[in-house]
Amino acid sequence: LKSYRAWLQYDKIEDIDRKLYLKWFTAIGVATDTKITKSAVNEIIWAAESMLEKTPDINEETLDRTSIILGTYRHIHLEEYGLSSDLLEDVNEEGYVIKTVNNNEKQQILLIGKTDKGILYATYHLLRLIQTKASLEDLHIKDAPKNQFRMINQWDNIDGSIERGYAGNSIFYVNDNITDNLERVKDYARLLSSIGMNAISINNVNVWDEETNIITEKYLPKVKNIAEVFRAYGITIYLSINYASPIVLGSLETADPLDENVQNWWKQKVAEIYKYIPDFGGFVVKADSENRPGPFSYGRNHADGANVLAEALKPFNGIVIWRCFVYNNLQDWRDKETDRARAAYDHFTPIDGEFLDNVILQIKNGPMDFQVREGISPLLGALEKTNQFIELQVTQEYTGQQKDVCYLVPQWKEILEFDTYAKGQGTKIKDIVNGSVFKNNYSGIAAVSNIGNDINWTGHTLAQANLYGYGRLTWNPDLTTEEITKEWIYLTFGQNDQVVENITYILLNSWKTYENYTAPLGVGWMVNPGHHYGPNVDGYEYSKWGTYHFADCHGIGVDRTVETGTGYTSQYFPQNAETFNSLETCPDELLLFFHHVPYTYVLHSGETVIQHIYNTHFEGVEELKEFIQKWNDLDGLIDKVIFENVKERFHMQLENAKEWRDQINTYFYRKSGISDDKNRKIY
Ligand code: BDP
Repeated sequence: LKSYRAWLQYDKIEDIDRKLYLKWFTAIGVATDTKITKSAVNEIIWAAESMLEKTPDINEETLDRTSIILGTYRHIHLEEYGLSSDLLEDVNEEGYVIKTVNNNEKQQILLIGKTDKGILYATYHLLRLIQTKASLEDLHIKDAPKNQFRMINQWDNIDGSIERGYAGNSIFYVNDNITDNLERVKDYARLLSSIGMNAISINNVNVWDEETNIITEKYLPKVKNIAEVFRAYGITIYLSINYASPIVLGSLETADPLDENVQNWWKQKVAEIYKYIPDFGGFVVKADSENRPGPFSYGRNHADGANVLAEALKPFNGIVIWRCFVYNNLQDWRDKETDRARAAYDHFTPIDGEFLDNVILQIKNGPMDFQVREGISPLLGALEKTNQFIELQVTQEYTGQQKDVCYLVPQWKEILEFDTYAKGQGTKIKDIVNGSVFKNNYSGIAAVSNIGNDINWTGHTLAQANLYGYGRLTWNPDLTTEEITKEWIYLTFGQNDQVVENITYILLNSWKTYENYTAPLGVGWMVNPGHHYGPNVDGYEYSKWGTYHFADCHGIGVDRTVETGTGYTSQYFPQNAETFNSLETCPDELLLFFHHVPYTYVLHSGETVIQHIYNTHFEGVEELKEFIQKWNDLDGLIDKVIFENVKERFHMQLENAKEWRDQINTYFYRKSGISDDKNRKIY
């Protein structure tokens, strides 16, 4: 099925084009002999069979007949091809060169990796070029990932369910155990490595009862199998752990990180895991967060908490990925001073420098929780002496749950380009998370996956673009949204002009449209509690989770200013602090995230807040109707199954958007008593 193949379609190439590409696939020369290189060769074989109906011979490098040669720079005899031996000097361990050369009047394409991972990435790059119909006659490409860690987090549970999963059940767990069906896992590994991912955690960050056992002999033999599949694609495996494991699994009375028995217990546990998986990556930890145990129970801080694990992992080169999603989820809504947005910064900046050097702090992009729009986390940039990842959410928990189309690459791009001013002007998030600003040992990007066992992986087929875009952007944050989008469309749907134009239009506008019909001006939430789909303006307003909008008959918004509010704005570096703190300079789209204003407050756009709410909510639904029209125009031009899948989702999205529009507009009309100046129907 086309929808299953996602962006690895390898569609049949016809006519003249076929000739252009066929000549490269008579024989493949393989200079390096590793599992990862084998994966690369296999991928070429599949692709050649599928695109050209040709099975290339596989030979050693030197054969004259070969036209594609794969190997590391140590194995390929570069001089024989007129190339300098320091060709790969300036690329990192995962980098590569793709080069078309003339050898004894015969053309050849060299895929030269710095290591075998580079060979694999070069292979996917070459196949991408063919699928997008690029010429191979004169290639000279040098590329390497800009981020060291490019990670995906599965929030999958052993019972097969997926926390915040919107595409069926887990591909990793069936019948309350780790799956033996490694075919699908392998196809996932192919998808991930084709977009440059190199790390995966395979279980939910919320490690409850049964999940705690994942680091025991009950599951480790099967974790090992999964690790083997990923290893062949250059992807290292990680596990989420329960901080109370020493108590639950070890029958100790405490999980206090400073207790010697606890320290020893972790050391033994880690040694046991490495017996099964010698290149195990390490632990992902959600501690003292949303009712999960952690070091606070013992009066210890998070550095103590993480370091006990880091000590144990150190001898094996393992790392601890410690999440900063730490806040009080039992706060008193009547206390306007407690601001959830402040929490991560308040917890972690005082202990900057206390973490061992194999600990990485994983920081969500915003201080709240993956809203369609919120401020950028001020913790990103504030830690000078601690390794850090940014965490993004590919799964669309708050952005339509893969029923609604919401292409997030534009959002991530904005986040990565955000200037923190941490080291003066131009200290962008992308340069903090790639480790260059603070010269970190470890750095990178992690994100919550959006896949499940639905045949098309992501429920909504257009949501495949989010996973693709996440990978490409993480590989190289300097790629433009337009480049990534075009690439994905070409790979998934081909190059029919109308298809490209309409899908580009839908994707590039979808985030804005989703924002238009949901919670306004950065205030966030207003979703149904629990499952988080659909509108419920006051659903969380008087609850303990700390996610408020403070709407009354006079105005709306969260006052996070220094003078009259929670003081959150002061967590940013001065330039940003001033921009957000002042009503004059705060950008419209974040106004209600930072300020509480009357409904009649006039935005930079010239509209009042209330009129903006009405306008965007009416417009959001109209824009969606336009998407639907553009999609329907593609009937017959794209795969029928994909066409119907998206059509059906659009139907659900339209219902959802109307519900949002009507509830939001009605709510604010009743609260404010101010009517729409265009006299549209509000209930
Ligand atoms: C929130 C989700 C919750 C996760 C939590 C987390 O609603 O299911 O467990 O984040 O990141 O977005 O730990």
